[in-house]
Amino acid sequence: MKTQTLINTASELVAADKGLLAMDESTPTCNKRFAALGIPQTEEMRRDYREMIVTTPGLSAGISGVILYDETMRQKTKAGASFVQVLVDAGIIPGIKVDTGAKDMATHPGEKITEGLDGLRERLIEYHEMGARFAKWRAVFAIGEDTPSQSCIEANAQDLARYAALCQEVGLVPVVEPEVLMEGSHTLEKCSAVTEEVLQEVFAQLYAQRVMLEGILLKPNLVLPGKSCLQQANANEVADATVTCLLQAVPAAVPGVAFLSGGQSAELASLRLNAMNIRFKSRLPWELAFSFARAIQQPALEIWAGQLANAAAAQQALLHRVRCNQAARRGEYNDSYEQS
Ligand code: 5MM
Repeated sequence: MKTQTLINTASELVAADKGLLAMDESTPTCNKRFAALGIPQTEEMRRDYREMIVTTPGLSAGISGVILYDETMRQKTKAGASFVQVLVDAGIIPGIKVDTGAKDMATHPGEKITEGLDGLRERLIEYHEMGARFAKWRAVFAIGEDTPSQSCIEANAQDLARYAALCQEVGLVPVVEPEVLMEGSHTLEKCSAVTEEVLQEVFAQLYAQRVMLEGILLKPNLVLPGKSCLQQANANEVADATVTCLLQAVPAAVPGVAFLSGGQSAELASLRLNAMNIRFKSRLPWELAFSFARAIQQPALEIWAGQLANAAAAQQALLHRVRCNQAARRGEYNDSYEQS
C-alpha cells in the first residue's frame, strides 16, 4: 500500500479552505437535470457542460479535487485536451465515481444496495493509470417506518469497506459516502440516530477490512429533519446535531469530512457548513469541508442552459458558490456574500 501517498492526497483534498466539486452524475442523473431545464440529453451536450466546468478560470483557488464519471473521465475539450489533463494542469486532483449505482435490494422493499464490486480492482487500476488519485462510492439509506433495516446497513457498509480497501491497494484515496436521505417526515433526532448507526457500522466494517483511516475521506449527509417534517431546524441546530453525531462515530484518524449537499439549496448548504465551522472548527480532530454537486453546480447549470454564449456567466456563478463555501469553511460566510 502506498501509505504516505494516500495520507498526503487525503490531507491535500481537505487542506486550507478548499473542498471537492462533485461532477460525477451518472448519465441518467445528468440527463434528468438537463431535461428539467429543456437542455438536449446528448453525449455532446454533457461534454460541453463538463468542459464549461473544468475550464472555469481560477477554479483551483477553492477546489482541491473534482469527482468525474466514467464518461467524463474519457472526454476531451474541443481543443483536444483530456479533462483529466485540464484539471491536473490547473492544480486540481482528479477523482472518479466507481460505484455502478444503487439498485433495489432483494427482499427489502424500499431499500437500496449499491453495486460495482465485480471487476472493481481492474477498473481502479485503469482509472489510476488515467490519472485519478481518489475514488468515490455512494450508499443510500432511506428513513421510513421500518427502514433502514440492519441488514441494509450491514450489507452497504461492508461493500463500502471492501471498495475502500481495493482503492487503497492501488493508491486511490477512497471517499466513503454513506448518505441518509432527506426525503420523509422524520425528525432531526431520528436522522441523527440513523446517521450515527450507519456511521458506526461503516467504521466497524472499515476496521474489519483493514482500511487505513488516515488515507480516507468521509462524505456524509448533514443531520437534518426530513424535507416534509413540520419542525424544521435552524443552522445552529443542524450544526450541533451533525457534529454531535459525527463525534460518536468518526475516529480522529480520519483527516476530513466532506459533506454532500443532498438537495439542500446552495445557500443553506453554505450557511450550515459555516455554522459548523464557527461553532466547532477549533475543537475537532477532522476538517469540515464540502463535496457538493448540486449546491455548487445548480445555479451555473441554470445560467448555462445549454448555450455556449452563457458559458462565461455560468462559470462566474460556479466560482461564486465555490467562494461562498470557502468562506463557510473559514466560518466567515454571511449574507453579504449573496448580495455581491
Ligand atoms: C449525493 O450525491 C453526491 C453529492 O451530490 P449533492 O451535493 O448534489 O448531494 C454526488 O456525488 C452523487 O453521487 C451524484 O451526483 C449522483 O450520482 P448518481 O450515481 O446518482 O448519478
